[in-house]
Amino acid sequence: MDEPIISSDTRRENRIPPRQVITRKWPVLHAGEVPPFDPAKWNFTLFPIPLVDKVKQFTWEEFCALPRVKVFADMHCVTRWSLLDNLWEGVSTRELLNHVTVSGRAKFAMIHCEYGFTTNLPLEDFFATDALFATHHNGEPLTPEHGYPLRLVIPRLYAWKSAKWVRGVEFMEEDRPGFWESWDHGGYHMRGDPWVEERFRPNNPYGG
Ligand SMILES: Nc1nc2c(c(=O)[nH]1)N[C@H]1C(S)=C(S)[C@@H](COP(=O)(O)O)O[C@H]1N2
Ligand SMILES: [Mo]
Repeated sequence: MDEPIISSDTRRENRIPPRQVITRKWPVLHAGEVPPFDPAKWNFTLFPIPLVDKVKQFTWEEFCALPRVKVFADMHCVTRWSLLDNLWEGVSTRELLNHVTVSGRAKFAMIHCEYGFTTNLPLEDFFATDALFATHHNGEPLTPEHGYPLRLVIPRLYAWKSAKWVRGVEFMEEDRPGFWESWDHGGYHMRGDPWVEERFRPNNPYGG
């Protein structure tokens, strides 16, 4: 494997986004239960825009055979903790482009996870050079509570976009809210750039 990809945020003079606090221990944060993993039943599905492109599905074995990358990056949770100096290993989101044709009409991605968790983000952020589907963190396989067997990592957005237990990606022409982005679960931001504190969607009816 080549040298790690360095997330550009780790090269900033000030690596801590506004109103974040450094944590040394890695917190565990998610809604609901930690799902079980059965490699014989697991699959990973790409849903391009309906009726335009073809659906593509990977088994666990097929996904594990994809070329791998390492990414050095920081992690910022909207609840204000930041965990610096993470070395992630897995499959670059860009690798998917070698397996599916994503229509130019696609502008957003919806990430689909176990138990129906979803999160949405712009396609440029999804295909950022430092974005990956991670299986390992600091040289160790992910633990179940941190997303084993597979999690998305989008280092330059708040960490709720870094979906754990990921099972598929839907490519969309129009944006729509995922789990935390919906008004029912807090109305978190559709993009979530920590440097400009995109914590909540504008006009949050709960006053966020
Ligand atoms: N499937 C799933 N992934 C999720 C979440 C969740 O609720 N469900 N929470 C997100 C949030 S809010 C954060 S801060 C990170 C935390 O990752 P960690 O538990 O590995 O620190 O996971 C994200 N991924
Ligand atoms: Mo979070």
